[in-house]
Amino acid sequence: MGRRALLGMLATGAAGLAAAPYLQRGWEGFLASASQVDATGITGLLPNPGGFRYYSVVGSVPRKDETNYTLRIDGLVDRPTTYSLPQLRDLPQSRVVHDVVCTDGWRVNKTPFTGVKLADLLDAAGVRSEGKAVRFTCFDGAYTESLTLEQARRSDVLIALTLQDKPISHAQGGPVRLYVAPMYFYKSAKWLSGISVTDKVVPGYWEERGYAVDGWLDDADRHAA
Ligand SMILES: Nc1nc2c(c(=O)[nH]1)N[C@H]1C(S)=C(S)[C@@H](COP(=O)(O)O)O[C@H]1N2
Ligand SMILES: [Mo]
Repeated sequence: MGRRALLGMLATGAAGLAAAPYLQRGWEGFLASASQVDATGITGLLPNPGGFRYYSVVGSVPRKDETNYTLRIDGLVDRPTTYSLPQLRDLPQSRVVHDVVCTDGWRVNKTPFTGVKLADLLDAAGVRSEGKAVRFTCFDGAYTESLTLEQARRSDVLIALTLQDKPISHAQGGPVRLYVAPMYFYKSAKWLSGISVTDKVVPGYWEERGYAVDGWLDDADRHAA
């Protein structure tokens, strides 16, 4: 069964369940309850006020903040490094404004993200000559993503700390998510915890299930940035 069909099927069941908790506890509270009844973890059922839909491939995700969040960069690098959230905030920040587009047919136009350029973290770690690609892992324990090294070095690829100029919420993958502006939003791994330089592209979670490894948006400038 395709993901879209599954979403349609789940929508009927979960919508009724969800109305009361949504009102009582707000969007994130609703999401927490929805993700418990939806064992598949595909909870992108209702648009929230910002136009985004919630996605997770697991039922519950631990919360991380400045006290316990870490981002590890390792693999084919000279200087494996672990960053805390305050350390990431202290690095030079970039702002990228682009349309967010999900393959399921929703979009949020002109969305600002800020964060550290992935290129800066790769340079700091010192990519070895055998390094050709980057693999991303998440503290949800399940989702993965990948980019070629060339894609990863684009200036519109961020280790994002803010979305719409506010700290990224837990529901949207905070405190730190990947943002790959020129590609479909499935490339933008939420709850990012690991960046590993590899010698070839390792297909990510959805890519093992049929999505394109190169997730370029139709209007993407594949050469610039
Ligand atoms: N860890 C993780 N990252 C993820 C996903 C996911 O299920 N888990 N879904 C992807 C997909 S398909 C989309 S469209 C966006 C959704 O982000 P949002 O929940 O902030 O709208 O996250 C992407 N990153
Ligand atoms: Mo998506």
